[in-house]
Amino acid sequence: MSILEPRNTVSDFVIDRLIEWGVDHIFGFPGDGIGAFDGALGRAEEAGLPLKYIRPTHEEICALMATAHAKWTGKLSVCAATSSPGAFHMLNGLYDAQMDNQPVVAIVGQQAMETLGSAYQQENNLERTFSDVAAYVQTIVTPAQAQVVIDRACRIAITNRQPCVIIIPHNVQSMKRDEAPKKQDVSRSSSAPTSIKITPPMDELMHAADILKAGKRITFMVGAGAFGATDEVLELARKTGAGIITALRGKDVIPGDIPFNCEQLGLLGTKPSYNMMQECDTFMMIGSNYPYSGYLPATGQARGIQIDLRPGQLGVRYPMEVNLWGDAKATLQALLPLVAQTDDLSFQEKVAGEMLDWEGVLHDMAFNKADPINPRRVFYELNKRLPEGAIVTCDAGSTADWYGHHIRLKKGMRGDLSLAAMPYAVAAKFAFPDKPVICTIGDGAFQMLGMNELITVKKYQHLWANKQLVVMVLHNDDLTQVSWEMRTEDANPRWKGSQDVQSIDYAAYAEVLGFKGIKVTDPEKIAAAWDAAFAHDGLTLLDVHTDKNVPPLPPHISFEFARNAAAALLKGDPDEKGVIMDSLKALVTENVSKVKQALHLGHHDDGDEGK
Ligand SMILES: Cc1ncc(C[n+]2csc(CCOP(=O)(O)OP(=O)(O)O)c2C)c(N)n1
Ligand SMILES: [Mg+2]
Repeated sequence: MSILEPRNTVSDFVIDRLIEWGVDHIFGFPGDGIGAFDGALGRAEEAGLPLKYIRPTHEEICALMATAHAKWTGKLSVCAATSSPGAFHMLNGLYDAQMDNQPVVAIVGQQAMETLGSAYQQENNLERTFSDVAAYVQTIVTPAQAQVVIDRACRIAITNRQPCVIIIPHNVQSMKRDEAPKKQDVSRSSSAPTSIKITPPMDELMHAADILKAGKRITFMVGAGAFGATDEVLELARKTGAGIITALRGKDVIPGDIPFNCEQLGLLGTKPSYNMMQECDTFMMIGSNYPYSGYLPATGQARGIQIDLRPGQLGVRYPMEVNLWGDAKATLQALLPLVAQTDDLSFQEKVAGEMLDWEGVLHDMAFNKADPINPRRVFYELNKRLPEGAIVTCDAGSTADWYGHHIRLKKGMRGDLSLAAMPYAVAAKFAFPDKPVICTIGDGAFQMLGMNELITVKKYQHLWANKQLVVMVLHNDDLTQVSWEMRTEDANPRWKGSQDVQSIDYAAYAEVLGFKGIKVTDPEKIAAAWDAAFAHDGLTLLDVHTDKNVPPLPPHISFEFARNAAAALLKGDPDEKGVIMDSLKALVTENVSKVKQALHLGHHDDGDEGK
C-alpha cells in the first residue's frame, strides 16, 4: 500500500481514535508484524496529523520512553512494536508503567489471523504474554470491534493508571475501516474522558482531620502520586506544623529549598528524615508506595493516615488508622478546610534546624578525598549549578544514592529515578524540548541501555529548541551499588567476575557520534566540566572517573550493615584497603565509633542498630 493512498484502513482508524484520546507521541520500532500499521503512521504524518512517531534503537527503549513520556507529561502515552520478539522486548517498559502507575497503551503487531495457533514464524500467544502486565489486553479481530477495544484500552489505562495492550493481526491492520454500526451485538463506545480527581467521603476526611489536630509531631511521606499537589501538601504542613520527607520518586513534588523538607528516607536518605520517623506521633503517607517498612515508625508509635488513588496500595506498609481512597490533590483540597492552624510549629522548626546541620555533613562528605574523584563531589557541584527548569534523571546504582543525598530540586525542576536514566532523559527532551536535561548514570547502566540512546539523540536533536543534554557517566569500572549490596546484605567479598565493568573511553565514544566529550580525572576540574557542559547547546558527555570505594552508607549506619561489610573485608575483598580507608573517613564524619570498631575488627556480637 503506498503512503499516498487514502486513510481508509483499520490502522488509520486506530490512529485517529488515539489522537482523539489525546495521544501526541508514539514510540515505535518496526517489523513486518506491525508493517501495515506503520504504513498508516506514515500516511498520518503525510496528512499532517498531530502525532509524532519516534523510533529509538530498541523496543525495550520504546516502552520505557512511553512510560517516561507519561510521567513527564501526565498524558496517555503509546508504544508500538512488531509481534514476537519485538513484542517481548516491550515487556520491561510496560512493567515499568505497571509498577509506577502510568497510563500507557502498547500497540502490538501479530501474524495474520489465518496463521494463529499454527506455530507460524514469529507467532506467539501474545494475549497470554501480556496478560500479567496489562490491565486490559485484547486483539482487534474485525473493523467494527476496533473502536471499543481502543476506547476501553485508553480509558482503563487512564483511570487505572496501568498499561493496556492492543494486539492487531497483520491482515486486520489493512482491512477497510468501519465505524461501529448500530447493531445488536456491536458496542458503540465513547472516547469522552473520565476524571480521576476523586475524593473520599466526608466522615473519613473528618477522621483524618481529628488525627492531625491531636498530633504534636506530624511527619508526611510524600510520593510521586502527589505530583501536582505541591501547594496543598505545603499548606497542610504549614497548618499542622508537619515535617516532610519525600520518597525518591517524590523528590520533585516538594521544592528542595523548603526548610522543613528533609528529602529522602533510608539508605539514600537524610539523618533528619530518619530521626523524624523515630520521633513522630502522626504519620501521613500521600501518594507513596515507599517500600522499606523498616524505616517507618514502630507499630503503635504513630497514628497513620494514607491517601492513595490506587486502593490496593492503601494500608500496605503501615497499620494506618485512616485509609483515604482518592486523588492526592483533590483529597487534600477537601481536607484543608477541616484542619485548623496550629500555633505550635516547634517540631517543624526542629527538623528544619536538623536539616541545615545535615547539609553541612553532606558538604564535608563531598569533600572527603577519594581516588581519583569522590562521586559525591560530582553531584554536589551539579546541584550548585542546576539551571532553571532542569530535568534530572538518575539510574539504579550508586548514582541513586548520590542523587538522593546531594540533589535539591527547586520549584519548576523535575527529577526521576528509574532503571532507564537515558531513555527517560531522551523522553524528557521530547516532552520538554525547551528545557535542559541532565542524565546521571553509572558506567554499568550506561553500557546496558545508555550508549545506544546517544544514537537516538543524534537522530532527533534537531527537533529540540534547547539541545542541552548533559550525560554524566560515573566511571568506576564497577557495578558498585551491587558490590556494596553483596558486601553488606550477604557478607560476600567483591567478586570481579560479576562486578567488573569493562572500561572504555566514554568521552571519545560521544565524540565519535559528533557530541562534546569531557574526561574528568581531577576533582578540581569537576566544576569547570559542569560549567562547560552547561555552556553548550548540545549533548555533552562527562566521563567522570570516580572511586568505587566510597561507600553508600545509610545516614545512621546499621550495625548489621557494618558487621557484614567487616565480614566481607575479612573474607578478602580485593578492594579491602580502599574500602576500609573510605568507610572510615565517612564513618568519622558520621562519628559512629561502634561501627568503626566493627569495620576494623569484625565484631559480631554486641550492640543493636547503631544510631
Ligand atoms: C535491568 C537491571 N539489571 C540489574 C539491576 C541490578 N543493579 C542495581 S544497581 C546495579 C549496578 C549499576 O552499576 P553502575 O551503573 O556502574 O552504577 P554504580 O553503582 O557503579 O555507580 C545493578 C546491576 C538493575 N537495577 N536493573
Ligand atoms: Mg559503575
